Amino acid sequence: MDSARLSSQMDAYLQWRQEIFRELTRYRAWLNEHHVQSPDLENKLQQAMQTLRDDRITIAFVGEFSRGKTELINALFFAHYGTRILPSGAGRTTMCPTELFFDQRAQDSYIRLLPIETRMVGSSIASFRKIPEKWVLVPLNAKDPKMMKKAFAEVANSKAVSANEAAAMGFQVELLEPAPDKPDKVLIPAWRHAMISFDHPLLRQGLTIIDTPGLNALGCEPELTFSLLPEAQSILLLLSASTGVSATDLDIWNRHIRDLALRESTGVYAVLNKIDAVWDELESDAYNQKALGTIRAQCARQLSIAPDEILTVSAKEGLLAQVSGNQARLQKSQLPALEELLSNDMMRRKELLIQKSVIRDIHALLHGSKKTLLRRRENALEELKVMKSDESNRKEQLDNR
Ligand SMILES: Nc1nc2c(ncn2[C@@H]2O[C@H](COP(=O)(O)OP(=O)(O)OP(=O)(O)O)[C@@H](O)[C@H]2O)c(=O)[nH]1
Ligand SMILES: [Mg+2]
Repeated sequence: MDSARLSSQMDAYLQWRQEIFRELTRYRAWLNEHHVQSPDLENKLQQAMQTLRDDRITIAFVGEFSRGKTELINALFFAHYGTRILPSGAGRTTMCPTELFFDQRAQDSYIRLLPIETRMVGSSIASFRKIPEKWVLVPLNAKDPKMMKKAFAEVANSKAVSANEAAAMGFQVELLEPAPDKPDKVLIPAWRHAMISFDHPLLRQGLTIIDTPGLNALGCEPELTFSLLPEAQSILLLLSASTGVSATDLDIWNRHIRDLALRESTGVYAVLNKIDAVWDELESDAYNQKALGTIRAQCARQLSIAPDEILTVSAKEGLLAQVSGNQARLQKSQLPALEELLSNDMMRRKELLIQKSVIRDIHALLHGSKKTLLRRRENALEELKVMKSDESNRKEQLDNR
């Protein structure tokens, strides 16, 4: 896999962030040395430093099922394992929102799974994050791709429950599949949320990847819509060149994504995947390009965006090309172009965000410190003037004696 570009961009960003952190530490020492520190100033400085320390880069993949979200994650980030590491297949595959990241405090890699029954309690995923015992722990060996694949398959598990139970957990029963061999039951995801921590260069640098299930997940888990997605720097809406924009694609776009695209800090990309489905080996490149252009223009019209705002890719070809080391096939998949655009834009937005949330505050603090120092200087000059005039008065008195 060649995510070297994203990696070096993230590296540059991390260094920039570390530099700001170092300068803040020096500023704090200077404030103490010159006795200009105040509880309010210290508080604000701590907040800024905490923001820098906790800062993560999040990229989320959303869209209807089988559009290739998980395949694209495999192609962009995990092709170096030489296999399809996250489960991706025909039909509904990813069953619950899945966060992939690197937990610095944990000694080993892990998968933590929140049972679907927790939906009955009515508490949010955020509140369950604080209760580790509610999560089922699956150990993960990041050095063994075969074991990793097996452990990840657990995330995609489903279970058979009665229609009433499914409804009580907030599922729209008419959208669920019947359980095989159990006609009175329906299949629901076994897990509500998955958190996966393992050592990977990009995850270690602070990247979080969010994979979402296509099956009406955005409606079912309000937290995804209101918290996880708005916090992401990049959101990729996956479409398929073989289906175009369907009614459900349009619904996801209009209800959950379009407003986020208006925010300066969030990059929203519509990605037309499966472009290999449009390639006709018996036709010329120009013919194939034209056919793809027509589909792209049609999708853009339906989403009310410009055609060049839709990125085109074949995640599957991109993954296979990297696993087999075929450069020509990789270029044809258009995966490298997507990666370049993503990494540039993601880092630019991230810097913008930090500038707004930290640098602006720091400017205000520095301005405050400068004013304090100027006031002190004025007072000192005033005192000096008084002392000088006292001295000349004393001299005059002495001379007059
Ligand atoms: N031909 C072709 N097939 C693809 C491409 N990308 C993904 N697929 C296939 O499409 C199917 C669905 O892919 P997934 O990655 O599981 O789709 P998903 O959007 O994650 O679906 P859910 O997890 O169910 O929401 C799999 O069989 C993939 O191999 C592509 O670029 N071209
Ligand atoms: Mg998936």
